[in-house]
Amino acid sequence: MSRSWFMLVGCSVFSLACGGGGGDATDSDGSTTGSTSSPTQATGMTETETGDPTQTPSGSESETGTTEGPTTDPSTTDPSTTDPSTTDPSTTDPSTTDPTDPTDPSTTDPSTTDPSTTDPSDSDSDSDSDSGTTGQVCDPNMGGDIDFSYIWIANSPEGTVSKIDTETLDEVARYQVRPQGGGLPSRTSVNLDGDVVIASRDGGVTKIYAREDDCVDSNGIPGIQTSTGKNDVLPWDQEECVAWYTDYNFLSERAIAWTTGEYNDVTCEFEDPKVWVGATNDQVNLKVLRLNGDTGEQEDEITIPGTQGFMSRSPYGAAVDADNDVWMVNAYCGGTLIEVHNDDLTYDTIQVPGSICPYGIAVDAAGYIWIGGYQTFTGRYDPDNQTWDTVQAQGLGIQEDASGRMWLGAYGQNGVYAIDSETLEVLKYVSLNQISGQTKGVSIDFFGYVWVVGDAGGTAVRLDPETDEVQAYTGLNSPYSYSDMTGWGLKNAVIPQ
Ligand SMILES: [Ca+2]
Repeated sequence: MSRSWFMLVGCSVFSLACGGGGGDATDSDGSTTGSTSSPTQATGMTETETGDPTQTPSGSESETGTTEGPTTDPSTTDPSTTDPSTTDPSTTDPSTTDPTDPTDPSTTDPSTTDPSTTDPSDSDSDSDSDSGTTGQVCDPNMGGDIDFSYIWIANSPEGTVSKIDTETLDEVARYQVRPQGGGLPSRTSVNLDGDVVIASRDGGVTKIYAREDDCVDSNGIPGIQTSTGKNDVLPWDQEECVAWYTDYNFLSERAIAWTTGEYNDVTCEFEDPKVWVGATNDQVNLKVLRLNGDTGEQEDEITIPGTQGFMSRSPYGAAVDADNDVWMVNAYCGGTLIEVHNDDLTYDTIQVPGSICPYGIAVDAAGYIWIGGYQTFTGRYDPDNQTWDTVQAQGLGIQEDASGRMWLGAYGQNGVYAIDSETLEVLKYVSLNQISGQTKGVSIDFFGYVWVVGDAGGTAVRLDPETDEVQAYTGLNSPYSYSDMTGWGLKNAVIPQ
């Protein structure tokens, strides 16, 4: 499909996106073109979070692990729940490494930097307003009008997050995420207004406004003072686009995901979005928190006692489904998938098959839960039938595009897989040699480009899913995000086309 189609998607859902956006999605500056190649390749890796690299190289793309469509699902395997060790028939599962493999939590380490600054720039239109024509029935696709497309990527050791314009590839702002600095920020989640929340692995949740119009003049200096780029990180007490910071001190705080909030039929907008957070302080109990998205105040907390694969960390990722229920997954082979219901805070725990070693998580437009698995297989869970399917592709961050392709950042390699989210066929593998470290985070932007973030160096790349053309932004500092970094994942799961 053509990019103009992507633009249409962007426009129909985020109506302002195409109106004034200027510039078309087609890239401008030349850059290297990634080539499609076989996934059977080296597995060198620098791994920080996953324990063990001893993985078997993944198979060739032809052999998709499994089969079948959405609901029925013969050839697959194991019943969701119990039994981790189910190997899944259709794919013999090589050596998954050991599920227990706690090594290394410590990703690099803190140290904040925080240059200082100057002031504003960046402006734009308004989130609210529009479409509230009286007495009219809301367009179900409305909600979350965005007139921009940003990707938010944490510079973990620096204690900052970068805001990159996905159309121009410019880093338009960089923010310190905790008042005390540091914190090892990692996962980011973006809501339907474009605002981001960041979880720091050492604790703390930070919300940053996407639009300068929302920022609050509060530092005593007239006008809005906010970062204007990577070399302009304002001191904590000067930056006015940080909406709120909620302090926590966790042993591990990783999973984070926005809900859409409730849809208001009168205003045709989503209101009162919440923030789900998964964390732990004792390596045994998982704390699931729910924060008010407007204020950062914690409104709910539940404790889920020791779940398999939990290790010393919190779940590695979170994503909401169409009911705004949150799904979190514990890393490592045979980990646990957890669903917490938005309406009553009850939860279910689901055993992940032993052949899947979970890392990233995403909910697709059909409601399936996808687990990026770092050992040979990636998994898809059907919540209705409680069944699993696997596909032979090992990876980390994962997200679906508007064409029903799951994009998976390859583990131990520099590349990305495209997988048909319905048939599970591996459609292609694109090498991304521009990335140092390994390809970790994957998010789709609102133009339909696939963004892939490495976990070392400073590079994020933007891939044209049709032509495989690649452009790189190289100004990051040890990026470490592999969640829904653009907000596309939330939109796709909750209000798919
Ligand atoms: Ca001010």
